[in-house]
Amino acid sequence: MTDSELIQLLTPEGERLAHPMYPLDDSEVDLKGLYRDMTLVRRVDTEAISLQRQGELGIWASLLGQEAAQIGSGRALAPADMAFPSYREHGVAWCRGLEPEKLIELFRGVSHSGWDPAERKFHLYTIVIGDQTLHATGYAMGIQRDGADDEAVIVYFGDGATSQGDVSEAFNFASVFNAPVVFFCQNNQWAISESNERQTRVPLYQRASGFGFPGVRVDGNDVLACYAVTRQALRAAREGQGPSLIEAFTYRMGAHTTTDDPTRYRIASELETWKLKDPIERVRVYLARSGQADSGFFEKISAEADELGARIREACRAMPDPAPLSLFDHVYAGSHAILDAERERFAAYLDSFESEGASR
Ligand SMILES: Cc1ncc(C[n+]2csc(CCOP(=O)(O)OP(=O)(O)O)c2C)c(N)n1
Ligand SMILES: [Mg+2]
Repeated sequence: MTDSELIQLLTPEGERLAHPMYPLDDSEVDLKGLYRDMTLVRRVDTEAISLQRQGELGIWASLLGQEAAQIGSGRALAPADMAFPSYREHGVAWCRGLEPEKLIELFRGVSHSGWDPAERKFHLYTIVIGDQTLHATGYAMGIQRDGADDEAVIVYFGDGATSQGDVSEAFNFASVFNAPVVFFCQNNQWAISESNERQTRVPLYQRASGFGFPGVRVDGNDVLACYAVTRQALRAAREGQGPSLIEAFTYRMGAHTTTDDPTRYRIASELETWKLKDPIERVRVYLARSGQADSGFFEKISAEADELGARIREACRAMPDPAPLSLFDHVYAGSHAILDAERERFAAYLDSFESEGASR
């Protein structure tokens, strides 16, 4: 990769750059707001990791290091656009106005994704790698057939997902039907313990040309570049120019999930290199140096983050456990013979504890 291939508007040192194809004036963007978003979602993330460590959550997929990719692209969405996440898009969820408590509910295992995707314009988390690219493409083709030219779709997936057939199928369908969908690949360089080299022989953004649509690589730790590039891609999709691929080049700073131990497969120096490219720190440096924010602003955001952390913790601990049998209520819309039999069996099992006061 040459530097000219990487779209960047804010360097790791906090230096502001211009890009001929992605003009973005500071007045067009609420940079203090982006700083606030990134700081708060990072706090949600660290709080959730602590909650998992204390046995309050079953698992958590950390977004650490990917805040700029998610907030930059998430804030580029227009209200009518539809987003399809994978499972670590907590920053995009934030931009869609989803309370972090909803994500906590899911990872605590007390709800089956407790939000309405249509209302939030944010689809359910998808664990099956790459599946959501097909859902998004189908949705985009639906928009197209409805004649809605003020809506676009964005779909998030990882570098590892590009090894799935579903993603290639989605690329091809989107291209052939000129579907209004932006493929947003957060290349965090790891698919659990498999490195990038095990996923691809070409830079991922170059895959797009083989399917017949444009692909770009953006500095995924640069919130301004992610914002500018995504805004333009969504606009092109709405205008009927079809799909595009954005490869946000970033790094998964934490473990794959709280059940993973990355020290078993990657070297510490790699992490140290990426720490210097932190997505939040460069915005802080630029805001302070350009006089757009003073220490009072940063202190206020920090205090707000503490309050949010406390709020989530309290909400998490207060979440009621669902009745065990309610699990069966959400599998099918109607009754189903096999499921009914399983329900009966489980009810009988629970009843065997009745003397000890177990609830159904
Ligand atoms: C179809 C499928 N195969 C395997 C898995 C197990 N799995 C969960 S996460 C993951 C790695 C995904 O890596 P990537 O797409 O880079 O996303 P990241 O976790 O880095 O955000 C795998 C293989 C799965 N969830 N679905
Ligand atoms: Mg990955």
